[in-house]
Amino acid sequence: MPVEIQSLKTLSLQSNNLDNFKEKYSSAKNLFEEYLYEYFSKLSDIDAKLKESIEYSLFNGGKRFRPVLSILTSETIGIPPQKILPFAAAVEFIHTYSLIHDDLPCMDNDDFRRGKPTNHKVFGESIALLAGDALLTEAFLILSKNYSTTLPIQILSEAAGTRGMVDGQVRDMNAKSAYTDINELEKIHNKKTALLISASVEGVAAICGIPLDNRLLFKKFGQLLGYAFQLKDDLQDSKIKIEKGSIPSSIGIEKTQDLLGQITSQARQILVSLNITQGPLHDMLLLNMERSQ
Ligand code: GRG
Repeated sequence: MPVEIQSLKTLSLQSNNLDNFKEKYSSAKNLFEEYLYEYFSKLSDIDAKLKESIEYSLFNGGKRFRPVLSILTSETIGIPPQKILPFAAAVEFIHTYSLIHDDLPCMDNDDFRRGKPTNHKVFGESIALLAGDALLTEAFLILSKNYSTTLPIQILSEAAGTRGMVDGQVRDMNAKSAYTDINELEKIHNKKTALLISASVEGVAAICGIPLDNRLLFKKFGQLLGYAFQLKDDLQDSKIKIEKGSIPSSIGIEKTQDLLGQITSQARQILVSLNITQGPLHDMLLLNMERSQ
């Protein structure tokens, strides 16, 4: 039976359920926080300033969107979240490293993140750089220690490395100094943001032994959600200023809003094609549309 794409009107009617979902999000986040806290409490024999710098950025008020997404994916597939917590931690390590490095003077040179001074403002550039390096390396240590398959390593490396986030960052730097068309902007968003979000879903499917064809559908869902996440970020930012290199700067705010709706509908359709007709992954799409930060 052909799958009907749910209209945005219907989507917004479901927002009564959003409060329940926010509680679910919050308990998944707490589960992850506890795991991460315990992991770092066991980390000994490293320089105190390095540890402080890592913990400063890791426990600094992030939304934990990616690990929560991994936990909700495991729930959807039907495996206990404990099995995927090391993977979720690896994703958050990589996300945190990318934020520390992105803020450095040689990149965006930002003084504040999440309303607090950036890592290099507190600990100096060298320690901030090394804290990022340490987190990136720790991601692959935790994966190799916890999973017998190398698939999670492959999926995260592809998303974060040469073909993914690093290339996205370079393209984003180029976009700040030259005209960039909408196709290139989409590519930047995909590589810089969507691939890591997609890996948060695909990696869990791989750990759960989901066959390749369906695993690729989970990946596609994650990519669309990741793109929707970045579009929502751009729309939020555009309330203050339309940044060069953002989608609203290329197609305007109204068309960006339409695009967010279309991408969200496509993501829902992918879930339906996986026989997932309701539940937390649908709710994540809705939460993204409604979020204010
Ligand atoms: C340095 C290799 C390298 C890459 C940096 C992630 C990144 C690439 C740059 C950060 C700037 C940015 C706006 C990236 C897009 C991805 C994004 C929206 C990051 C913010 O993610 P949230 O909102 O952050 O999940 P929190 O603070 O909640 O953890």
